[in-house]
Amino acid sequence: MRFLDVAKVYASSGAGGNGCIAFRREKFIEYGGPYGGDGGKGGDVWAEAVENLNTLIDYRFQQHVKAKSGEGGKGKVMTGANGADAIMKVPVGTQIYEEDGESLIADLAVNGQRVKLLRGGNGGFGNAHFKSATNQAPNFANPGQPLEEKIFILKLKLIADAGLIGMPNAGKSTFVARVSAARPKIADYPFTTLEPQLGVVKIDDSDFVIADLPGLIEGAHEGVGLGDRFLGHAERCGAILHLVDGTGTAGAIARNYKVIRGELEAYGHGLGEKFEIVALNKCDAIPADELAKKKAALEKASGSKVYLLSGVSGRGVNDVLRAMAAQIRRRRAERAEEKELRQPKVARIPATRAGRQSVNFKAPVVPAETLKSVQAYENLKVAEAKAAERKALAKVKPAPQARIQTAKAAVKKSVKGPAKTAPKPKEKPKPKAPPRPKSGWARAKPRSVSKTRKRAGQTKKKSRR
Ligand SMILES: Nc1nc2c(ncn2[C@@H]2O[C@H](COP(=O)(O)OP(=O)(O)OP(=O)(O)O)[C@@H](O)[C@H]2O)c(=O)[nH]1
Ligand SMILES: [Mg+2]
Repeated sequence: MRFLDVAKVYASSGAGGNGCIAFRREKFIEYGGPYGGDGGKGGDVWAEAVENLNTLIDYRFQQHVKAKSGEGGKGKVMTGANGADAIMKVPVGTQIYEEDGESLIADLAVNGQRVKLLRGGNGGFGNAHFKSATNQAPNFANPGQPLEEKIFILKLKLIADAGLIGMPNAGKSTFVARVSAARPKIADYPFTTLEPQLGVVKIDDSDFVIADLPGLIEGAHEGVGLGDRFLGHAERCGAILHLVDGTGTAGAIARNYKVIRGELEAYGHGLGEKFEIVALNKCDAIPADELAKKKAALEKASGSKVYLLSGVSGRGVNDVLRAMAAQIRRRRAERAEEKELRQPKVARIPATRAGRQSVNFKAPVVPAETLKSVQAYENLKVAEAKAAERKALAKVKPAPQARIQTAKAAVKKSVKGPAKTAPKPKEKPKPKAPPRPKSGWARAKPRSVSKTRKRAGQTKKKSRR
């Protein structure tokens, strides 16, 4: 079966069914009244990641996905049937984009993950819905809501733990065939591998998935050779194994390494920063006296440890696999930790009613000592801020302008003696508020008297009696 990692799909949800206009007509039933049912809801469009698919090839042949429309309402207040949903089954690792191919809508990276892409229209209300005391025979109903339609671009990015990168003929497929049960095509012409292939590797007690990718050449980011589109399959990898063909000259080895690095950087999406293991391949075909020189050249170019490898003889294969497994284990642990941190911590719900009533089980679980330390830290911060404020106030010096003015005033004072200023009239002391009663109710405010009473000269409300 052909491997296809990009597909374009035209999807439409179902329209809602129309509401029905009907009246009850029955022997011996006068004024039967409105009797029309509501329309059914249109189907939604979903995408679901399933494990038993490896390619998007199905969407090469079936490019239209349509959910069913809801049925119209019927007489006897019968609601129409809802339309069936349309579920697009896609391989795990599929990303769903808008029509532009750039805006990501959903990333289905876990088996069974589902996402609603389009919503079906709601059904319209039938005339029975509108009956009321003031309109006992409504002769109208709602139409169903229209359907939604959209074009989606599906891109499959394989879920592999490690990816193989290198020039064509570097021996990538030979390596994958050696370390896993996968049987990729191997030949001594460039671009033997046209589609990525996965293999499961078992080393010591760990196992991981490795992806054999097509070869990269200079200018791949501009479309030379097979281009660099398939590098998307390495985006999710935890490690990259960069194989360099060791049968060339030392200069060619260093140059080839740099070309591939340049292509990874040009592709972007974080590939340039991924953990890389560099291996000098085809060691069995390198004369012993040249091996050290070539290894040194590659080490200089890459600035990292270089493994000596031979996919044919098996030399250094286990060392490389162990290095990959260690990195993959580290990454898995990091991810698990991240996932745990992201999960909201909610206490377990007690099984009994008494238990549930006794605790606030929705409160986040935070260890008491953390709480204490948080409080202590906040107190310390507040105290520090206050101390800084006090210090700043103590240090405040008069502004230069103010200083000049005070100096001038001092000079004036020394020449003319104390300045003559009119003595300020003494402010009258404000009448003190009567002391509040020590106990009992506070005194009530005097009631306001209405304008009419004021005009009539009444200041108090007359008692009714
Ligand atoms: N001597 C020797 N030859 C090797 C080794 N690994 C691969 N080869 C040979 O190199 C050639 C290319 O090998 P492939 O595994 O197809 O290379 P590739 O990197 O997958 O090439 P593409 O799929 O074209 O990118 C084949 O003729 C292999 O027999 C090795 O370790 N030693
Ligand atoms: Mg190959």
